Amino acid sequence: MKTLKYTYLFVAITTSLLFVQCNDDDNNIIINATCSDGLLNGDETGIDCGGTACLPCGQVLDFSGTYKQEDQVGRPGINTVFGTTGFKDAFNSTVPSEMQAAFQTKFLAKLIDPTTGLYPPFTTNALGLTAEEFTTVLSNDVLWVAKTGITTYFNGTEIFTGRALNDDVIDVSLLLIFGGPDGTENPTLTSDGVPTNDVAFSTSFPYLAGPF
Ligand SMILES: [Ca+2]
Ligand SMILES: [Ca+2]
Repeated sequence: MKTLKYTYLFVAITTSLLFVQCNDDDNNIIINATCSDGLLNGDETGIDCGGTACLPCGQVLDFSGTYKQEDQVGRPGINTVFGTTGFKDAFNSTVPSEMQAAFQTKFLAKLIDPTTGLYPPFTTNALGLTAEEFTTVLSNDVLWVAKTGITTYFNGTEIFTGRALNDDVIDVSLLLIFGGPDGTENPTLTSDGVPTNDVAFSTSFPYLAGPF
């Protein structure tokens, strides 16, 4: 893996990716477009209810009360690796817009502290990111999604343009943490030894594959 390639990828990340945020979706749940068109269609048993696509007739979603965020995982493994001491619960319950301010310096300390930091010492990674830049990316624990092009966590060319079912996301994270400037350093630390699933995924929801 060449530094030049990752430098290009970093530029691509910073210039072309769109940051897709979830906001207030609870107020706009759509089970199916035909479930809110005011017509009795599909296999609805009442107007906009029943059948296989809509909520059962007579059932009303209850959005009263208070909801509390208890967990999140934008990028798998990040809260496990960086939030292990003292602030994991706080990390999981902080909304994305507040995460960088709250946790970037904590992540940085975890990454570079000479006594408690991750081994070996971090210089730059395969994306050309410094420790400060990398922990800024990681502390915003959301899954970036490119609205055009290939959806992948990393495919050798594109990176962080989404996540496909068979992406080895932990290995990507380990490579960026331990792989050094060209991704080839510390080869024993850049994989968890667990390959991607070798059983075909289902082509229909929930798209799961059997164990391998
Ligand atoms: Ca309808
Ligand atoms: Ca793996």
